[in-house]
Amino acid sequence: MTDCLFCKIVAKEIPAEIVYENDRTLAFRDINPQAPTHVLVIPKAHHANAAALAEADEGLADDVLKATHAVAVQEGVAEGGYRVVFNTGAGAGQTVFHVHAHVLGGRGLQWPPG
Ligand code: DGP
Repeated sequence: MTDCLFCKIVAKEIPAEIVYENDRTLAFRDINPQAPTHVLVIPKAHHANAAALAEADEGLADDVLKATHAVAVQEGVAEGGYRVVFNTGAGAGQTVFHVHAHVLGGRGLQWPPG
């Protein structure tokens, strides 16, 4: 999608600190980190949100989930505990409408998140 910020990061038209990439997913550091580890994991294909991802081609949601795990291991937060968040829809705080999983870790995380 031409006007999508994260599609432009996939196309390497906009710089990002990429920490993980495979043929179907990309992970890069959030520009406004909320924890010592704050990485966004996206499918390279454009889908607006987690609901659309759930209905996407077979296995893509699984690929994104597996990539969150790979990032957590790579970032060294898998054992201490980490959080995976999909803000889905503007009412839930989604601001970029290319589905992304926030991977947060490296500090104690409270619940409920607010
Ligand atoms: P959300 O509110 O769930 O849609 O999260 C969008 C996240 O995207 C937010 O935490 C900040 C991040 N973000 C926005 N613009 C950029 C950008 O240009 N580069 C990077 N790396 N992250 C961005």
